[in-house]
Amino acid sequence: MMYKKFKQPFRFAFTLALLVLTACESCTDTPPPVKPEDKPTNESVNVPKFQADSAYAFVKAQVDFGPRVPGSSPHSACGDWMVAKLKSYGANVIEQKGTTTTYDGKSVPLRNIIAEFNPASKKRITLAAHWDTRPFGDKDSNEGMWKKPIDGANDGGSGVGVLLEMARLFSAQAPKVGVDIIFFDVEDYGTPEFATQTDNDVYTWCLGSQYWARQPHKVNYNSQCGILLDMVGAKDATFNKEGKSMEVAIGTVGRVWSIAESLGYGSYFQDRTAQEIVDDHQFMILAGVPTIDIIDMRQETQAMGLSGYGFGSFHHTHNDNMSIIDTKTLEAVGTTVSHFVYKY
Ligand code: AHN
Ligand code: ZN
Repeated sequence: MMYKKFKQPFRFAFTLALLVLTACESCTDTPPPVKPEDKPTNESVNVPKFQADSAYAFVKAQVDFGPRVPGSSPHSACGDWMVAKLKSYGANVIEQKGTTTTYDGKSVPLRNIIAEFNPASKKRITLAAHWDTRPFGDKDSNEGMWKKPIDGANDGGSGVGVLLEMARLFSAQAPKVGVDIIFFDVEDYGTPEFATQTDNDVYTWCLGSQYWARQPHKVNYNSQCGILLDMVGAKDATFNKEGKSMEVAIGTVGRVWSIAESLGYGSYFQDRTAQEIVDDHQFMILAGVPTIDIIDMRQETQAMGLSGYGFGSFHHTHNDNMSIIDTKTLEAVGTTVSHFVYKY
């Protein structure tokens, strides 16, 4: 069975990462030099304006469908709408459909949506976000709300909103490189806080990207660079240099953060390294795409342990709704990533 074949390396990678993290506490790590391919080759290209109002409208449109819980009708209707949008922007859309098993043994449908721009180009960037929303608000202060699905305006909605607006830009002005936008499904069905947790719980997250990593949408899929957007729409978001991103793609991190700084978004993209986290980028990396994770992690909520960074207080609660979404944050991320792509 394919799954077994991959489970071991996945576990190995995480164990290894953990060892490296522990071992590095006492060593001075000099970052490796920036590789030539991380240097921009289209520095002088004109970058079309990322319209944050449009991205906001795309976030709201998703939320208006209702929670996008895998297997539900809002989920399927929202997926159809996303596919239609991408096609209207001239993308070649590939849908990966399957089923997957959640932490509690339930079988749910899975639908990864891939949009190719300039499919013939060998030089490619992969932009990704998850589009499903969590079936639980298991971190809510109100226990009665734990088993109710959340809006996921930020967690799910924001990454898709930013990338749909970028797809709109690609239709107006084609980037020089090839771009694949991947919307992963069933990222957020991981073992809830109210359930019994086990050692293998990392594999209950990111089921769509695990599926894709075992079986990419194209044989010998090759992309030189990946950027994952996760929770990129909340007011006062801070993006840190996530540990795994720094390990596999320090050049991309450096380039993205320096673009952000030069555009005046340095208060969002902060110059500090945070701990490695489990997210779709881990599985994109295992599939061979060196990917960074742009994810809102805050120093004040140290939910992830001493000296670590935690997610915002709205995370996995019913407060993750449109009221926390800020157009300025969407603009900071969308403008930065647009510059990265057009100048790559
Ligand atoms: C964990 O909570 C283990 N990882 C974060 C992945 C995630 C969930 N991103 C959004 N929701
Ligand atoms: Zn989540």
